[in-house]
Amino acid sequence: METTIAAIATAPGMGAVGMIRVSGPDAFARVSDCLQGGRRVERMKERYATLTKVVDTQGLVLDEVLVTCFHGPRSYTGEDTVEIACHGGVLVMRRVLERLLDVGVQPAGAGEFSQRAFLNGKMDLTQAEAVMDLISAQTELAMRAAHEQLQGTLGDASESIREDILGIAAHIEAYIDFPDEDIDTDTGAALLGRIRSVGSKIQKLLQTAEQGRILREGVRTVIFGSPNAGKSSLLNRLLGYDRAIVSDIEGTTRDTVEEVLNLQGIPVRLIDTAGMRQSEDRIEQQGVKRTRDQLETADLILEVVDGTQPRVIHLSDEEIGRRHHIVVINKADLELHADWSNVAGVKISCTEEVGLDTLINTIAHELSMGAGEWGGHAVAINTRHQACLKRAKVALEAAEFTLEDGQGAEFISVELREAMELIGEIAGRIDTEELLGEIFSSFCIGK
Ligand SMILES: Nc1nc2c(ncn2[C@@H]2O[C@H](COP(=O)(O)OP(=O)(O)OP(=O)(O)O)[C@@H](O)[C@H]2O)c(=O)[nH]1
Ligand SMILES: [Mg+2]
Repeated sequence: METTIAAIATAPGMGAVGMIRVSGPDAFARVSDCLQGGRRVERMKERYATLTKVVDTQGLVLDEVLVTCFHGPRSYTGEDTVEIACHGGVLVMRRVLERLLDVGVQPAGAGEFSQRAFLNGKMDLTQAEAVMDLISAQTELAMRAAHEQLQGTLGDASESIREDILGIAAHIEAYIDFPDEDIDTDTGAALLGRIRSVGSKIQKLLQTAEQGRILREGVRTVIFGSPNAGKSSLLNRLLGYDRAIVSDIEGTTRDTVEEVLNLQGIPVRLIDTAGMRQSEDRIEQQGVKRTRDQLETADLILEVVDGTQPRVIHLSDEEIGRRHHIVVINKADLELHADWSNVAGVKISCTEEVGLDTLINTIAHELSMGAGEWGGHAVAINTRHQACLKRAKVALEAAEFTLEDGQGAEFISVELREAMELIGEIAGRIDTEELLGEIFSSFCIGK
């Protein structure tokens, strides 16, 4: 028997209104217990806000509220649900919630409403995850991707892959019943083709992992270079206000300065750093060490150079590694040094505000998130989806190998079944409670 749960669903703090959500088999009865004059929620008009009062055990009014009831399964969780809109004071909300807990309602855990929605078949796991993505989205693009996922785009895509594999497995398993019959060459080739085409569908989804991570976490972008190159000037220009101190003294920036920027809808975490140079100053040395540390975890390095100066190489190809790297040739308002004539980079001037749009487009392009490049994608997977897909791909490749090797149908079938199970996990075809608990515990309370 499911319990009835309640939580404050609006953000903590003061507001004009705040909402308490109650869900479970006894939601109507328990809320009714707290209403003035014993008003019965189940008699209220469904999905209409009813003005009433929450009272304490003595009949004293705790708050005048609007109560809306949703009869299961036509509710977010699929259970009977009541939404109580209170005056949004911290104390008022807490008192109303405590009153509900006093009559036997349980406090909801993080993500418990969404978990129930999932368990009651109201949404698949990718949609439940999308709810959290939507809440935490910081840019339009992140919001759009979350919306797509909430519509079930990723769930549908993974289900279609699962069905493809099921089709292939069914075909192959037909041979298991006839052990004397081998898979003939033509059929084998056709099946191989089908397995490979599923593999490329998986690969396509996997390719959206980086975009997914960028949308959810932001791109860690380190502004790096020699002292006085104009790193802090660039940070300020990109942000549109004077965040960091700019001066013609080398070594102005000592500590790292971090700000979040919405760059064409892409969340970018911009990190301005201390200029790279040998210094006797202990504080500056610390700063340079921090710069190095930031580089380690960077997704994108904006290497700012003073275009009037000769080229100094701070970073080897190895140090850049798999990170995105853009050379930004600053001070293009002045005469540039000949060293830069053959270097691929974006020429800008922070003082004259030239070339910044080009730089922004270059960044978007580099991250494969330019309007034309990413706009068409409907999904951006998260790390959980990525892990399932990667493992499914390995299982599928094993099936491919086994088939090519001419081994028996039963071996191929085992591998295909495994791939199917892994793909199924994306939309939530899993029955381990532990795993579900882990996924939903990252949600916020009230969702
Ligand atoms: N002419 C010209 N000067 C610039 C430009 N951008 C920055 N400067 C100047 O270059 C000097 C250094 O700029 P900062 O932005 O402080 O340089 P930084 O790379 O952050 O330097 P550190 O923090 O010391 O590592 C300042 O005097 C700026 O006004 C530019 O595009 N053109
Ligand atoms: Mg600086």
